[in-house]
Amino acid sequence: MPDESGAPISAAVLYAILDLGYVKPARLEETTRCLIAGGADLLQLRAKGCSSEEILGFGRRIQPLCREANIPFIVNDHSELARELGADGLHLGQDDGSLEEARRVVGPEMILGRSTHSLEQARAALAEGFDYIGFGPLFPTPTKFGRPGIGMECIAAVEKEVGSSIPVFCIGGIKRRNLPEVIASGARRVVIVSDLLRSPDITTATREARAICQGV
Ligand code: 3NM
Repeated sequence: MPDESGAPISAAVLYAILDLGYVKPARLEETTRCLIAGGADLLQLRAKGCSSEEILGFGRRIQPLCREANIPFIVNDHSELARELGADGLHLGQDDGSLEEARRVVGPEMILGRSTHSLEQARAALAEGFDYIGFGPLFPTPTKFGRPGIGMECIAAVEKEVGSSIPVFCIGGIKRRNLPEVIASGARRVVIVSDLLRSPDITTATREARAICQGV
């Protein structure tokens, strides 16, 4: 599995996202440090509505911190920017083009992830050759407003069919308080955004989430 950072994504349990909808640009480094200190295994930069220059600027500030911590730095949506930054990974939504198109831009080494919203889409992403998938939103969430929650019924099936080949990260409306239930439904890895970023103590929130993921 491609992974230039040296940290295998197959070992990851908690994927955090630096979502500029929650993080003020001035606090990017501080927030990154807190997520890393709390034990996030992967970090994605998600900056919807920002210009290419802004995203490049944000990425150049976050990436060295991820490097230092040896955790993969993933860029959302933008293959050209991921390449320009020399990111470890690129995350694509359902409407962001094919894996083949992305590979043409970023080359053979970069980790490629896909958002999936059904068992069918999860199977398709595996067949296409993605290195990991997001699966959700499990619950409606303001972070991805307007999408219905798909619930927890399919988690076990996705884990069985897809998770045995590539990492499956459940996502969407996951919080420390419902995380035990999500894990009991079969999830082995999760993405948590607002529950960490809106916490007054991001390091502790991240540490708590990770401990729950690991059954501590
Ligand atoms: N993608 P929170 S759900 C960015 O289902 C994103 O593909 C989703 O944020 C998907 O933890 C989502 O705040 C939002 O609910 C996750």
